[in-house]
Amino acid sequence: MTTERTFIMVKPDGVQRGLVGEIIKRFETRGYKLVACKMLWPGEDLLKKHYAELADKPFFPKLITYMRSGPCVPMVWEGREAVKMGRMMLGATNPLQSNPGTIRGDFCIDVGRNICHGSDGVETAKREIDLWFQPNEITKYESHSKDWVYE
Ligand code: DAT
Ligand code: MG
Repeated sequence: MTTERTFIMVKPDGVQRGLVGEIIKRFETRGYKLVACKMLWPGEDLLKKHYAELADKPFFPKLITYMRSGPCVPMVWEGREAVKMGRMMLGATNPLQSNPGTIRGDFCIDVGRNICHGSDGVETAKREIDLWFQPNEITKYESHSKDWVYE
């Protein structure tokens, strides 16, 4: 039971479809703490680094084109088991396999339009946070709800 940080990002389709607030709301109401958030239109270099481990996949060029198609909203969320719970809240990579109640299971259909990203492990989260944020963009503060969320 550790306090972790995870990297969650609303992808261009999530932004265009007006789902930024909905995605933020789910993490906020669950009890996670938002410590960094911005909007940016990512370039090819950043996206190729972000998805480096998928470079050999046949869908890689389409993935980069999709991710470059508009602004994204990268965020850092903090809290107990944030990485694992973030993945659970997002749902399966392919929305057709995402359970209803998850973000992907409630708001999308195609794997190539799956509206949000979430880190798949603690080390990945660290790498992704460093890639998308400068250290001074990550805030440190105590949530007033802390003792009402955690025992
Ligand atoms: P996740 O985003 O759940 O971590 P991933 O890291 O395996 O999944 O893949 C990154 C993104 O690439 C995923 O969100 C959508 C796309 N993708 C993955 N598998 C795909 C496939 N078989 N066909 C098309 N796009 C795919
Ligand atoms: Mg992934």
